[in-house]
Amino acid sequence: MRKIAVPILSLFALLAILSSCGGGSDSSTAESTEKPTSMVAEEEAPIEVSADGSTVTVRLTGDDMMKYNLDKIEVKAGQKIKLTLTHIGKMNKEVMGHNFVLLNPGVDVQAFANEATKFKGQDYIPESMKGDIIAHTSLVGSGESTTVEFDAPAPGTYKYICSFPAHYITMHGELVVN
Ligand SMILES: [Cu+2]
Repeated sequence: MRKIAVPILSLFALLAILSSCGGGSDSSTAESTEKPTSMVAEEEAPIEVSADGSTVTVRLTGDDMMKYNLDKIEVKAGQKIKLTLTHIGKMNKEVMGHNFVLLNPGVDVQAFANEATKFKGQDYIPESMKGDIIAHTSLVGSGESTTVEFDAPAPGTYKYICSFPAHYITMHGELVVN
């Protein structure tokens, strides 16, 4: 596969050089149609802004290695955020549950996460620290998805974590609101 791919790529490069010399518009059209074809094989963009700029769709994933796919999410003030968390691992939510909890600035993440461990029956969302939470999803296990919609908070940097016991150590990131 790779052995074939390299000569094809260099052939395209050669064609691109030749076509730029000749100024042929047909060749450049052919080249631009090649690019989307190769992108189709890849996954959807994890962060997508609607055409009118009002809504940001965030596709966050969590796996069996206690990792999110995104450690930074950048949005603009005033945008609506539609965040979907999908568990792409094989483990169930009893042993490898994931959620998304967006915290207010200044919250002690470790203290919050420690308190959250007491709330297993509430998807590890600590009722006692609700004032620290801007938005959160439910807890998901293998193959499950959960979506939360919220308005981007005031410009600044906000931390998000998975509040399943001990997951905050590796499952965390920053929401940057510009
Ligand atoms: Cu988790």
